[in-house]
Amino acid sequence: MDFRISVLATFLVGALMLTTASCQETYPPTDMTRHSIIPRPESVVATNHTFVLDEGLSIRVEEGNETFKKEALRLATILKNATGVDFDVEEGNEAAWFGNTLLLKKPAENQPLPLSGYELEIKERLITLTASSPEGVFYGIQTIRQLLPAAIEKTGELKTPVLIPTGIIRDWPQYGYRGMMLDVARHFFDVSTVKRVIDYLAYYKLNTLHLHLSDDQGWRIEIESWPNLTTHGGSTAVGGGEGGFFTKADYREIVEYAKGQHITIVPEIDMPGHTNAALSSYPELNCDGIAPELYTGTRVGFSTLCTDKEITYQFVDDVVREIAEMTPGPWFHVGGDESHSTEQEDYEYFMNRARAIVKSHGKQIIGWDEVAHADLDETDVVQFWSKEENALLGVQKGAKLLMSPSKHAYIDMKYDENSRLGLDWAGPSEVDDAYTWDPVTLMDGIEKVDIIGVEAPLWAETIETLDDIEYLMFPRIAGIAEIGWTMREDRRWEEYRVRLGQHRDRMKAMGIDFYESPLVPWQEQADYFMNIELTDEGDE
Ligand code: TNX
Repeated sequence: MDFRISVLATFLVGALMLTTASCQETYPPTDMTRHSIIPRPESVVATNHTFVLDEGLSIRVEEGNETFKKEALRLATILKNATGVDFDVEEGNEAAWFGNTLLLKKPAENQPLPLSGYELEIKERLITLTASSPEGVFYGIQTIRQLLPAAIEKTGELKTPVLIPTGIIRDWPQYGYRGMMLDVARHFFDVSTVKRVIDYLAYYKLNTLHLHLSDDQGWRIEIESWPNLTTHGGSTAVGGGEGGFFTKADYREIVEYAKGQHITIVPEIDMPGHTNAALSSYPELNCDGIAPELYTGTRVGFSTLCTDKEITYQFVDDVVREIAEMTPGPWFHVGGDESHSTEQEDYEYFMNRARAIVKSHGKQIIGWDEVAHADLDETDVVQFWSKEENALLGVQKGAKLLMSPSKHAYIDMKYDENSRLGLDWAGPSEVDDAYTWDPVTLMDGIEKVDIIGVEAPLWAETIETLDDIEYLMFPRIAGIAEIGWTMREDRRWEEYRVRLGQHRDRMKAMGIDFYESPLVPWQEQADYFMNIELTDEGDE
């Protein structure tokens, strides 16, 4: 018999055939290389058969591996939400004798994988996800999500059985720091919005969220020893809105939630400039002892802490101590940008002291590229955004670079002149501008070893809601994620734009209000996922 039917029909036929293993052969071969995975994996080899995910699936974890079990339970929850089916998570290191199995395990000693890497081997009856660390397992699970139909992202909309293509994916990131910055100072975003952003980052295998917690327009994190910072300094926003701030409990909740998705929070207190909200809350931080009014405009460069008063360093010490205590990650971001009303000499003096304070609380500094003028060493990170000479100066001092070139990585820029949100001083920045660059070749004189990774800052002068965040973030953040994860040789815009077009229904299923760039061939899932042609292998 020679027949061709749609996969939809196969779902029905398949449901009848599921009871015996020999029937597996009648499932359609599917081509793993046709599935759009972002960021693009290190290698994908298709074996052109099908794994059937049905209610009999057993998820197995090697005995005693509690951290892997947590990841397995998370996968079971994702599947349960989408399908309504309770999948078993059990201990064991072999395939179940009946039904299909997804096995999570550590690599054999003679077949090591990079620490954050994973291998996903999908055979007809068995999926084996191998990783050395829980985050490796987590990344493998994100890839599984992208191999499933988009309905995996919607509650109760995925019908089993679901077909997954067979093959082998081996995958690991190029850079250890893959992040986004969210400015909660110009406009405030609450805990649930930040959690949603964390979910989005995790989906594209980003691992860092930098929170810009203070600026001229608002102070957004509770500091017990300086309470006016939030009661007064947090009370407004750009345009005169009501502002807001994170209590310590809120911040801890964010840190904890992020950790569950293998995301590190980097807190930033911008100093000595961008401090009007603090200066307005405490007159003693001003050189003239007079507190300025709160500020709700969008100018930069007019405020500075008084660098030759001792109270300033007491303030910095208290703030850093209270935030560092709640922050498990290694970094504390000291800002340091656009301090146009601080004398250069005072700036350097201040930064050297701020850096020592951060170190005394057990953290390493990251600073915007102007910070390169301070005394730095290999424990420090310079975040390149504007001046190449600053980045090179940092490297000369032994510091590492975090790459956020404003022309490419600033996702607060408009896409084109018609964009409903965004600034334009470094743009406009279309989806290809955000994708077609490389951290190493961006400027002469730096090498890959100088770079810890990439970050896309989302400044919030023009945005106020989760919808607004989504519009500027997507789809550019997916391209930034790929730059941080995928080898330069494997990144080509012409190929990427097609893969991105295939994520349309995934973003829609997640409820993301993304920008439908005319540069991307947006496809409905049916175009590429559901029209697999079937051949009956039995007749060959
Ligand atoms: C420059 S980038 C700033 C921010 C603004 C941003 C707007 C940087 C380190 N400083 O204060 O929000 O431009 O794009």
